[in-house]
Amino acid sequence: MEDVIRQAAQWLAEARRVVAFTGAGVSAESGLDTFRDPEQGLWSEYDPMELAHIDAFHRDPELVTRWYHWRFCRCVDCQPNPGHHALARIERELAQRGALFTLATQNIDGLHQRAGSRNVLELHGTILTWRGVTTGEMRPIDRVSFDRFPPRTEGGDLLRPNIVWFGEALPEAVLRQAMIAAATCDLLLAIGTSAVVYPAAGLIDLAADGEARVVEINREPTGATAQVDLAIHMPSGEALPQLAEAAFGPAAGQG
Ligand code: BJW
Repeated sequence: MEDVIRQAAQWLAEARRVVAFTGAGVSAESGLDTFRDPEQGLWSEYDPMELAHIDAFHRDPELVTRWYHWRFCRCVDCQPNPGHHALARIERELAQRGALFTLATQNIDGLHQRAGSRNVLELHGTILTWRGVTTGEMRPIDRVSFDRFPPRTEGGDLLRPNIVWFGEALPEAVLRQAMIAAATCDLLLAIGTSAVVYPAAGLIDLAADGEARVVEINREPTGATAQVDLAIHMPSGEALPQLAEAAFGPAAGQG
């Protein structure tokens, strides 16, 4: 096991308030594309501003909702990976020790919850709920009919995914909770994110400016690497199970 994992595990075992801040890289080993990978990222074929901006939806709601329906189908087809499961285990282990754990995710895929994570703050919303553009009515996706694009309610209101596009504000209460958790934690794990999209990436700054230790887990260095206390440059599906095991011992059934 690498020394950086041993060090991070010691900090994790000692911590009383932990924040995990996750991005698309955590779901990469489940088979979902990240955003900024030039080879196979979601945006290698489309300009993100064409698809993930509120103006794009206004301009071409059919294209945008077709793309999100396609992405929803990919989420359903994939499973949480060992990184998701390790984060759920870390939450359970910390709870048993009376420590607090908050998972602030930028992901909209619901995989953390499917792996068993409970205290999840969805900074950029969820693709599993859609909402009426005019009425604000929320609908689980299994109550959205995709026999036409853009989908509509029975009353004719356009339906859109309940996510946060560029140019839109993050859900205020969710962002506030995440900011408080980051500003008051003693350990923040920044996992699988390029840390370029704000205000979410500001959680790393908040933790680093406070008393917290900050650990980055990423396949490669990012813009945040220079400001973290420790960088573990490995796939999160490998690093997180090792981290959990080094901090808390073998998982039940593996001992
Ligand atoms: C692995 C791995 C493996 C791969 N293991 N690692 C301050 C400064 C500059 C600009 C701004 C600012 N504040 C606001 C802005 C503007 C803008 C912004 O940030 N722009 C920058 C890009 C320049 N922000 C906004 O517009 C935000 N809204 C806002 O500020 O509102 C203000 C407002 C107030 C009041 C009224 C109106 C407005 C909204 C941002 C919303 C972002 N939405 C998206 C799309 C969501 C829906 C969808 O999924 O389609 O969220 S954009 C996209 O980027 C998505 C992601 O959540 C987000 C972050 O990406 P992430 O997760 O980091 O993924 P990648 O691909 O970038 O990185 C993956 C990483 O994983 C890489 O590092 C890999 O190496 C790594 N990796 N495999 C470990 N196996």
